[in-house]
Amino acid sequence: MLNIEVDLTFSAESYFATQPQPPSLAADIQGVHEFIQRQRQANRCVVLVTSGGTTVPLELNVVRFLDNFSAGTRGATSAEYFLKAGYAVIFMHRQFSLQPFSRHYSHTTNPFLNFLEVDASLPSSSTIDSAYPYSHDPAPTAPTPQVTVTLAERARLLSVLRAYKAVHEQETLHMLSFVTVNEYLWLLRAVSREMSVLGRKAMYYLAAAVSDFFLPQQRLSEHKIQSGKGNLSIEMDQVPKILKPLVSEWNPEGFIVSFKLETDETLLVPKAQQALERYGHQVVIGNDLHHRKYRVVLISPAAQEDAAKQLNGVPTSQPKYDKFWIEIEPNQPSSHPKEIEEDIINELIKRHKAWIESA
Ligand code: 9Z3
Repeated sequence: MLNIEVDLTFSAESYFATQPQPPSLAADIQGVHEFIQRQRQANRCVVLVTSGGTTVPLELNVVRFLDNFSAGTRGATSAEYFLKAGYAVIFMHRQFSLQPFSRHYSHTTNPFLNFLEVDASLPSSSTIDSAYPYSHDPAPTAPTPQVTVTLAERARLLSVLRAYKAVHEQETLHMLSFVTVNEYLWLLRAVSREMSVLGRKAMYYLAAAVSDFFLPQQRLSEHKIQSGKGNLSIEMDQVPKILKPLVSEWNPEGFIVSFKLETDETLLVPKAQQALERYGHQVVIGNDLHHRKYRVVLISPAAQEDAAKQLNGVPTSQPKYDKFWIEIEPNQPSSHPKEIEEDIINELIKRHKAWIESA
């Protein structure tokens, strides 16, 4: 009897050979290319921050798709701290997810209209009046009410605004967006190839929540899947393990930080170690869904002397991997909350610097 085993796992190579390239890829990458050239001239480190969830369409004319919970908080917050530390940031995010700076005034958690008030005591400014689309009043003769920021919010808004304007002036932030996991994979490959010219000055901070499964284009139904035929069963393929070619081919010199998300906290460390062992990159950040804003663990290869001892067969009690927990107090004051990303980024930048110096 002939027994044939079919491996349903896509390698990265077979994935890109069979799945369609997004139409906007070439234009997107031209923008990335120019951005990287400018940052090289300015001698800056560049970090690629990926952020937000990826969708998996179930139809070619998409009505339904699989998605995940990520709002992009980790990515958007981290990007701000990288910028503050002088890094140039390529912010590759899920369309409409949180973005650096504007995240402080997200329409769901902190609508900016709540911080505006009408102040009738100030003299009018024609720009604001004429820009107001709902005004049918004739040109005012008496002082017209003006829009101001509430006193309580002014200091915070000013600091966000200053940081935002400075980044615009220095042109250190480049935005790219994706929706589907396919767009994410194509962009990641193309951006990291562009970034390889930066050598060790390139950092990757892969915080996007990437689907593990997808439906190949060849198996997608063209039109909306019809109901009325009972249950719906869909068999999905595994998304290729993209860290493998990123580490070994696309940018072997880059400093690569990936994230591992679990809901069972006891799996965090072993799964993060497994990822590091498998791909051989620099850091895996383990976070569990419910505590991710207050506690993370950085797993990295053990210090070189311990690794060398192990390689030479010298018995050592040292573990193969270093564990570094970062924790903050869960109940932060709402007026000036401490963000765990500040400590994560400080630690990573220290390590990235050492990585560059050890070249
Ligand atoms: C993360 O673990 C991110 O920290 C979060 C951030 C998605 C939890 P939010 O957007 O959440 O702030 O709400 N990203 C997970 C990245 C990922 O998908 N990792 C894969 C995995 O866990 C391996 S590369 O298997």
